[in-house]
Amino acid sequence: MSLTDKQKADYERDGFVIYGHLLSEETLEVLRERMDALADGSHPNAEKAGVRLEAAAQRGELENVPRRDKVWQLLDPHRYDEVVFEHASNPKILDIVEELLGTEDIKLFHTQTLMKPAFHGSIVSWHQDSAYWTSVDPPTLVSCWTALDDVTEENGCLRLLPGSYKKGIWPHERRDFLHAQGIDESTAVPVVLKAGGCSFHHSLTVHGSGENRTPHRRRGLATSYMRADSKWVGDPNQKRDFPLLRGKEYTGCV
Ligand SMILES: O=C(O)CCC(=O)C(=O)O
Repeated sequence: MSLTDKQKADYERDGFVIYGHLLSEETLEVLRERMDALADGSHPNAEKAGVRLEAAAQRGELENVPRRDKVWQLLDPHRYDEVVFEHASNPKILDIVEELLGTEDIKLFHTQTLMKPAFHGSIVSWHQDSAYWTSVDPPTLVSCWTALDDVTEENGCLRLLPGSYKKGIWPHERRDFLHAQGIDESTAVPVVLKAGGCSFHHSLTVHGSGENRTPHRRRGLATSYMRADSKWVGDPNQKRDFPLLRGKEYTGCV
């Protein structure tokens, strides 16, 4: 068993569990290097990898900032770097995901790194992952969020709303991104972690993160998993091949 009864009860009640230490300093250092190389353009696959810049950089406001620190988000880095894929396949993570998904048949849905650069890192708006991931049914995916730097309230830690996953999909307003409506931010739990620590959240848990105005970077790598017997209910042309990480495939499923 990889989670204690208390941790399982926390997840059942809150829709997340703050797990703590997961990665060695050595693994962490390689992951950090790979993320930075994808962001600064020195990685062999940097041109292929999906990158979203900070909104201020898109407006031309971060002229004197190096390319690496203009990056807000790396999309699906596991597709471009084998160390990230190896991390997403880490048996310690999969053991926990297996317990939380309730099946050993696990596929990798998505990965992302929020770079949250020092001084000008911007927010991630309050949202539910499944409000974006409408093509996967049931909306019961699990994400492991791993801190690549020490994460504090000041440098924009993840913030999770306990119990919010029990109410289905909340209304969201679409502006730059989706913004969950009608939530009570005062109940948010800050996920303060040392580098190498992690938390797990349900894809219906409302969450977001604040700005980083500090001199300390706050990189976070999220790896998101679904049951291999999930159905793809979106545009068939948009369906990718999702890697099976454990267990078996199901015909007619993702
Ligand atoms: O890293 C962050 O600030 C937010 C990440 C996030 O939204 C997620 O992992 O689902």
